[in-house]
Amino acid sequence: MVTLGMMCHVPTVTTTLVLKTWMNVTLVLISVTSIPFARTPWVHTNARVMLGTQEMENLAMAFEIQLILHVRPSLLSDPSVDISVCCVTINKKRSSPFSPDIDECSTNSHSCDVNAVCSNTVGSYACACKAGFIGDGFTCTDIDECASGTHNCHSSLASCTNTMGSFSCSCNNPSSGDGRTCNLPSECQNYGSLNNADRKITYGRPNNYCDSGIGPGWFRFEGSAGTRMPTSYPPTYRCNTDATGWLNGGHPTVADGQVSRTVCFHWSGNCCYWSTNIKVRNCGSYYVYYLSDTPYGCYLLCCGTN
Ligand SMILES: [Ca+2]
Ligand SMILES: [Ca+2]
Repeated sequence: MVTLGMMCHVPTVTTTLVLKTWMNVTLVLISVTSIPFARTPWVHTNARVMLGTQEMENLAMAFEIQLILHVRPSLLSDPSVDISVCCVTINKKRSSPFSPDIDECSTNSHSCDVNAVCSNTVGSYACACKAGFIGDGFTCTDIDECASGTHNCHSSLASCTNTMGSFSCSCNNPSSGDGRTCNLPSECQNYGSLNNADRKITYGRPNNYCDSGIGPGWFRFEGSAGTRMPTSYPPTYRCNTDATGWLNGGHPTVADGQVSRTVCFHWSGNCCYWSTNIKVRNCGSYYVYYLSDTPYGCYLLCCGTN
């Protein structure tokens, strides 16, 4: 506790007092209120200090300022008489020195998390986790946007990767784009459908169909026809045709992109009696085939299987 003894004029109890401290800071006492003068010769009471400037507020944060007036009532009615005693009592609230607010943020004396934003306040500071983090500001943890589903990666064609404070999206092969927008290659989007049940290798040959004149164009095996071409030769007289077509060379991976392959047609003890060149693309969950006219009459057909 520090007590300043000083002289001052109090013409009336509501006058403005200017109290100078030893720190060269001016305290302006705007009003003095609630001074119940009693009949006793001396009255001492508290007065509330109203502070109007930021500096005053800073001081008020650091100290409780108490003004104690010792007044002889009989002298109050005579403005020509000095009030003899006037004391200011300052009670220290904090251990910090009598000074304006410390900016804990710029002086790096805060305890905010490294992933938080520090905001200076009068007498203290505040911490708030940065975007992408969650916590109370003193401890901030990364939000896993991928696991929580709060990412905006493409819903079916992209992969989400969590990062500290953020996440990234990348289009899955064979689609391309920025991860938010991904597009499949055109042949994976625009293709004809081969979906008849009699195209499957388990189907016999009640009729004699063929792929003569098919395409040229991209086709996908789906529905009752199966999901792909067989990669080993089927028996003849299947798929409702005579010479059964199968894919020689196997299916490509997604990374292989668009590849050239041969379709062989099984006939007369030769698994590749006729052949034709096609293109194949792995679209991720299905294949598409670029098919065109078969080589020999209407006896050849590309079969499907699962
Ligand atoms: Ca502060
Ligand atoms: Ca994250």
